[in-house]
Amino acid sequence: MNKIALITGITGQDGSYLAEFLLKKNYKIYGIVRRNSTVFNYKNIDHIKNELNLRYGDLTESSSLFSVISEIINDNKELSVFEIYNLGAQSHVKISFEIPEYTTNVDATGTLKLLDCIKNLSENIRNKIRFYQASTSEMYGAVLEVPQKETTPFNPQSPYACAKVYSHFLVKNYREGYNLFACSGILFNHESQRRGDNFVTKKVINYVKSIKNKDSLEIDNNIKPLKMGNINSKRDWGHAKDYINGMWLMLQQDNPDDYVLAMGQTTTVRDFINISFLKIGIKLKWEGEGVDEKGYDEKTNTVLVEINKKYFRPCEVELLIGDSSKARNKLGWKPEYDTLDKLIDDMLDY
Ligand code: F7E
Repeated sequence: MNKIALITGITGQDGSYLAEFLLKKNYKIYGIVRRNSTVFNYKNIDHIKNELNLRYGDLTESSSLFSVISEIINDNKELSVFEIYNLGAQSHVKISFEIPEYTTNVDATGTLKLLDCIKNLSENIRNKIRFYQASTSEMYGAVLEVPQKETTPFNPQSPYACAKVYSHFLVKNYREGYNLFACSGILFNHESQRRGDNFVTKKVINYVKSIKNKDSLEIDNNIKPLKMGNINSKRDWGHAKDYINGMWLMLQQDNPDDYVLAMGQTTTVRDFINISFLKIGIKLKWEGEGVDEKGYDEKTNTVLVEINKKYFRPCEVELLIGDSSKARNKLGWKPEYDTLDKLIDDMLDY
């Protein structure tokens, strides 16, 4: 069996774990990478780079998508399975308020370009393609139901989420209109050591690791507090590795469908911070309100966390908690990192 996978966003957290996962299953893997003027952003895939077929391309450029897909079809005449995972995105919610047009070009129109390219292939090839779209819990936004499941209406609160809602419905539209095998995975927040440094979990973990090695906070005057935004929002956090398995399972079914992947537990950002500090023996006490609130090391009274409104968003998603019963029952999906504690331990790299 000649199994091929194409991954957009292969250098990111999810793309790199997915590539590792599919290599173990003997897929031949192609990945689309964007050119960067200063660095090769291949940190996450450095260890497997030689086993991958990387091609320059961009979700904003139809011709590059068409040329990679054509090359794959021409060079793999015997292909029996061709899975396309659309994981590429401008994925930072706060930044999407600053670059909304670019976010839309990548996260919404980019999906259209990819789907349309598939739609225009010969029927024989098209029937071998299975398409995965990275949908997101951000689409639920100001939630209209608790917990959120596949049938919960969307109420997006950012340019990022609006673009993802567009892509989500487009996948459904192409599935129904053109009979494509196309699925959307509505993934709740998923984290790991490979998470980008400006997402909340990684930002907290990086800080905690940086002070872990200090002998005494009392005598160190150089400690700069961690600056945070809204610490009262709640998220349903899981481990990225578990979510990769779920994506793949969606494409192995007899029929295409959409599935929620979530842990079903929600935690405030504040508690994520509290737990992470406790892991290195620091108990925080919180004093003050709003932007004046501070987190102190209970023992030494050192200020370790401050609020900075620079990290607030024009609209916030206050509460996310997912119901993934459909994925658990139909796909047999079962996360291995089944508690927040295990996720934090892994991110701290113990
Ligand atoms: O924020 C609050 C922030 O940026 C989580 C993306 O992968 O998951 C991610 O989106 C919460 C928000 O993730 C800071 O306001 C407080 O309420 O880690 P985040 P996100 O916005 O939930 C979904 C599923 C995706 O699809 C997205 O692509 O934490 N928060 N203080 C902060 N957030 C950040 N980044 N930095 C702070 O200082």
